[in-house]
Amino acid sequence: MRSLLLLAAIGLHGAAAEDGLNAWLRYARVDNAKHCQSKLPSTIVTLNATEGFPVYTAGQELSKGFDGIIGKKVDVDSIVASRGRRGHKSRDTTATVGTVAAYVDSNPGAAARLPELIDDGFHVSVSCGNVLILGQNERGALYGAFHYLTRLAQGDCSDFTLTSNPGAPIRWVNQWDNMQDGGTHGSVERGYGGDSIFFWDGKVRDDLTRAGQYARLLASIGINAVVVNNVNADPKTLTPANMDGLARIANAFRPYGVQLGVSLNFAAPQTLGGLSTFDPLDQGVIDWWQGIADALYQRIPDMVGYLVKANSEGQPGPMTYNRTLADGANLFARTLKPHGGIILFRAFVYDHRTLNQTLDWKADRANAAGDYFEGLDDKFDDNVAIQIKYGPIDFQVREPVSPLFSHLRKTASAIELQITQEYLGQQAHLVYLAPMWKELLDFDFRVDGKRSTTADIVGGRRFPRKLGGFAGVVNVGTNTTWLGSHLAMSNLYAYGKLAWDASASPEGVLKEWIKLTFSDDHKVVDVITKMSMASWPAYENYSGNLGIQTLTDILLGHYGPNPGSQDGNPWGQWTRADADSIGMDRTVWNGTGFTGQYPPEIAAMYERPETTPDNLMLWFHHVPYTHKLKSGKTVIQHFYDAHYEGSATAQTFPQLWRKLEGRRGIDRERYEHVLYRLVYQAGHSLVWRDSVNQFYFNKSSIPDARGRVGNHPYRIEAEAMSLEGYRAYRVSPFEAASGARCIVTETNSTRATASAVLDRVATGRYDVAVNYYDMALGNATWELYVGADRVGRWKGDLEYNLGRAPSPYIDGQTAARVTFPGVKIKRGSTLKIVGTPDGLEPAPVDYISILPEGVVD
Ligand code: GCW
Repeated sequence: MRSLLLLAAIGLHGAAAEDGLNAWLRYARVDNAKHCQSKLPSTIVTLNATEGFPVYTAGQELSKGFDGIIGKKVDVDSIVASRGRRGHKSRDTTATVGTVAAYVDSNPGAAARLPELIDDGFHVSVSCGNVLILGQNERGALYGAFHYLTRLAQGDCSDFTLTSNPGAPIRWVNQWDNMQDGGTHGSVERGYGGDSIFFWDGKVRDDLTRAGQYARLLASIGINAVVVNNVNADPKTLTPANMDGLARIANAFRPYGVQLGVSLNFAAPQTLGGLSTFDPLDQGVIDWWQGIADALYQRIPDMVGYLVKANSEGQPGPMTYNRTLADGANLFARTLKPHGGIILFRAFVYDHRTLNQTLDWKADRANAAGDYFEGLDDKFDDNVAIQIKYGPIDFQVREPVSPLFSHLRKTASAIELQITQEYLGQQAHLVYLAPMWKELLDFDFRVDGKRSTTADIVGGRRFPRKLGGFAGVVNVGTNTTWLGSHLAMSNLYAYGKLAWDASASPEGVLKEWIKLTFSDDHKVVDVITKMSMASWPAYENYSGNLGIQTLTDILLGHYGPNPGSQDGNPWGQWTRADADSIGMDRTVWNGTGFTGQYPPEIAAMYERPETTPDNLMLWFHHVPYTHKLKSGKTVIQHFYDAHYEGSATAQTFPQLWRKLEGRRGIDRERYEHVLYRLVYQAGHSLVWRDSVNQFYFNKSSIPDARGRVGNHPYRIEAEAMSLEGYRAYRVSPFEAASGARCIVTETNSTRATASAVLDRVATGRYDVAVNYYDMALGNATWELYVGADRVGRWKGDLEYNLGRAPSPYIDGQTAARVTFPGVKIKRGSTLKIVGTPDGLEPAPVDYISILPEGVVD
């Protein structure tokens, strides 16, 4: 009975509700399934398959995919290649899947006809119902199967032949998962999709179902390893019990050809091992680490290796003992060598304690990696790759590519990208990142005057090297959407696709993802493409433009606007904004000298404002607000305009999305989930716009040529209303509130009212927007009335619905907007907000906007 009711409910809504768990691997039935049925093979044959390994998995996926996508049940027959096929009638069509070696074993004559494959590469040929899927290794075979299924899932069942090799051998993801929840960073540092899927309460979880499901998603986009624990590593990860746990995670990954990697804490020999030192050259320390490597490989024979963050942000490292970073990296490399493992050693090395902005005009965090790695290029063992964040600072919305890529010629490197949107909206803002990554990967360093793109360097092509590639910080969590937002998953998909083939088009990859995740309904594809492609430029416009970085609160959650937090501290994300000028002078002639870290052609370009692209102007130069950009605008006017443009673009997202209601593949559950975030983003983009503009207006005293900044004719400031039980409150930073103040309830337990007579509003219909603050420490309730009519009621519950970092403050992080469209207002009626505080949330209100149709402010 219950299932009947459930079916009826699904029928009512058209598409079945989806929670996102299967992401782009839904295997949903395609429109032309009937037509495709005859094009599918009638048997699946796996060659030399062993349960728990990728070829076996490939067979299972094909069977499951055929059933789901096309509605055809096809069984898997596993055979040992050398014994040949058993009992198949000649008219049977077959999908054969296996490694090249297994195939050639049973078809010796085929060897000469097969294309050349490198590690993980695959070959697929589909012809008249016969399908041949070969991998250079087992993993490659699984990749081939996923490729074929992905085409079917987009409704393409035509014949094709494809040979595909990866552009780089290292295609890893990093998870910043903590063993223990709590502390400042919770279960997953900079994770916005719930708790760790691997660890809980200091141990590896008993139930690792999600780990297997994660590996399945990753394998389908060509990712071959996951470093499962935070780079700020807990030494206790290496207790025998936890190593047993890691082995269980590796077991969950193995069927998908995903290898496990571990982050290490450099001081573990001392803190966990009880030695008196962690000096990387001390024999006792070396032996201790060898013991660890042996113990791990005994449990996980196919472990991929290590990831190490050292001498950075308080983490221990070799420099503690005056040893070089190479001494540190090689220590691990040598213990891994006998087991075939590799180590990714991070270039994110800097001192966050002593950089001094006021005393030293030449101090610059951007210089750190180049400085620390200087002279080490030929010092690393051949199983070390240096993992370099794309920019010299820290995952900002716009940075030049780290010059370190061009310094390491003998040492392999990998580019570190961030799928989790730490500085880019924490999955509460739609920001499709592939266009940004593409620019970074296509950047040409002109090493020795020759074409030298980032992609060719990390792919080991520009300077021939056998290692190199990609590391993406993903930080999925237990939320069924993985990242906390359905739309954010396009970033994970695109990451895998670009790591495999850096020449892939961000828009092409996006469309593929949309078809797989939702449907190939043209409207669905068009709308999501339009929003996503506009999203990074929009976010850059309203968060931090001209290379000034994401002007977020760098001391707290890295989420909301707080331009003032960049300067005056040793973290080194400085803007050097004063009353007249702004930007970091990184020139050689007068600044920090950073431009000199680039090869000569690039150094010359960035050295002069005339040749520096506008979008990086303030990254490289300190200029007056009145400096004219190439666009013809002044810096300050560009700021104002960009913040208006960016937030205006964000206003279009919910409108666009609403057009998709009820379309094919847009089920109610995902429709609402996405809409909620886009509406929130539209509101929060205005918070960004006004905070940043107000901040620089205040600093520079230069008015907006278009008269918008500080001029809001439709707003009623809450502090100007008649207050009963509410009081005015000075917000810090001041720019996080319209008019620098908001209202809060006088006590934590009594209701309060703010009212105003609308005597200057003509009778008509208006969109009424309320800007309020939703803090993490309570669930206040607000009610909005016009006259006696209650227009709406809402709760301060964003912390349960958005995964963004929680904050207990009234600031740009917690500022939010709710809008009630088409409210009937009579001139002279009374507008009233009733706030009921809860916990430590005093029902704060910033302002109310009474907006004529088409106006947003
Ligand atoms: O961006 C910063 C983050 C830290 C992170 C660090 C790093 C894991 O704010 O949370 O620590 O970078 O990449 O090591």
